[in-house]
Amino acid sequence: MTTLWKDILQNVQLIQYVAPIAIDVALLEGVLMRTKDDPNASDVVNFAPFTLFPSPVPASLLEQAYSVQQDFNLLVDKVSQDTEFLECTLASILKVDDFTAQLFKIYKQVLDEGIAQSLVLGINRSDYMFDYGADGSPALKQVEINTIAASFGGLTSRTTTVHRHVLNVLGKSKEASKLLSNNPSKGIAMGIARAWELYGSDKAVVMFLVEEAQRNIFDQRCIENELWIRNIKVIRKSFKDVFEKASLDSEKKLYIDGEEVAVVYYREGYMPGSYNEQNWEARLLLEKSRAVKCPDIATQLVGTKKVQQELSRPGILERFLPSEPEAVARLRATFTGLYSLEMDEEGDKMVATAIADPDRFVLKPQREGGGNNLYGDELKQVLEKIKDSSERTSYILMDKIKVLPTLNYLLRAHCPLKVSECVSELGIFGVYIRQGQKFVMNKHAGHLLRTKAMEHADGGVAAGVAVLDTPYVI
Ligand code: GSH
Repeated sequence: MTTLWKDILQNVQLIQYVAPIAIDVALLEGVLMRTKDDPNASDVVNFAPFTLFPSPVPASLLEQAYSVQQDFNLLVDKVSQDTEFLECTLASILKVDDFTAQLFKIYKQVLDEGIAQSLVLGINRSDYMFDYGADGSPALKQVEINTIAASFGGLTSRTTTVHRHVLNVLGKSKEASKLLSNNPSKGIAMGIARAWELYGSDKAVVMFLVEEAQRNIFDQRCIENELWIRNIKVIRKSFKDVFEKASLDSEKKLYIDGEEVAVVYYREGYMPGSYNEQNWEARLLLEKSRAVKCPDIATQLVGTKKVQQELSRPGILERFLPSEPEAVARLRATFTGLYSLEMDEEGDKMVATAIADPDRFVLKPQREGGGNNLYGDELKQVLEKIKDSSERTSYILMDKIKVLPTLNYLLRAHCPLKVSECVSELGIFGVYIRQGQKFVMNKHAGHLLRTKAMEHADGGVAAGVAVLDTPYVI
């Protein structure tokens, strides 16, 4: 266990004094979410959950995470252009997972008709945990890469200000001054703005594709407002709006409410629950259009766990980056053990190993949004049930990352103040643009640290499990 704020953590009086101050600053700074009961109204809102103290992040690992992000951008983009690879890799999943199959069907249909979009805009977030091996030194290990709706880039920049204030109030101004400034929403907006510019129509708008229930609107507004500052008009629409009101002209330009759409930025559409028949039709219409989709459907498929697992096989990174051995080495260093559960000898062996030693692994289905992974007894029970059926191929196995817990207070509306044993996950945002075959932007755009109590195996902030945090670089 690392204990960074040892002198304060057990001082109940001081904690009770500083926690309400932290919450007020969070409200002042706009670390906000709408409520579960009223997700579409801003007249009663609450603070988004956050840690009372920043959490330790080893300097070398933060640096490593930043230095590999441009490689990940390039890799995701290359994989998204390799139809044969995607087809082969996802083949068994498509037979057993309706959601991935439906995405793939749209992907193929658009490919067959000819892709109208000539610009690619990628906004992703690569997430890591710190693995403490036998020698006690930490290593950066990738949990996953989110290629659609990578969120909290807005609220995270404001969380830094809250933590700075907390440390100042506690007389730790030297520590406060060490907190890095960080504004992913600015970098994300710059990517969208550049794609809008390259699309080349002054009157066209940027469309945020959002959920019917919009709890995380303030995080999205951070990006939206950066675009308005640049005089780029932003509209917010749901799949239902698109189904009812959008159309394509003869050049496949996308129109909604009489306005041409240059960029579609998805903050929705990554979970089966987002779709009914009409919404799938809306998605197809968007994908067929000339508008820059962020992400396009191929890039969304690159974010599946199956692709993540396949990329870790020997020789696969070299296939995509043949003349970049250093990038390959940087990428591979972040991979932990990833295993396929295909219906073959290798798959059989892994199923048996995981059933015998479930605590060594995480069982992951092809899902985004958090809260879907299986651990321990549950992992064992599920594998025992599906071990002889092709259903097992819709999952991958991953080595469980051996984390070092820290102590912190997780501040959440209507929850009692108590110290928790916690684990953190570091994400780095990546933004890139490709025009034809030329990369015109390839950047990292800041970080996101999220922390959750050890007892929760899985889940992010949107899923109600993790809370926002700030790295304290050690
Ligand atoms: N629709 C919401 C939004 O646009 O903010 C949530 C999107 C969402 O859950 N995104 C996932 C994520 O980044 C990736 S698919 N989650 C981070 C977290 O919840 O901690």
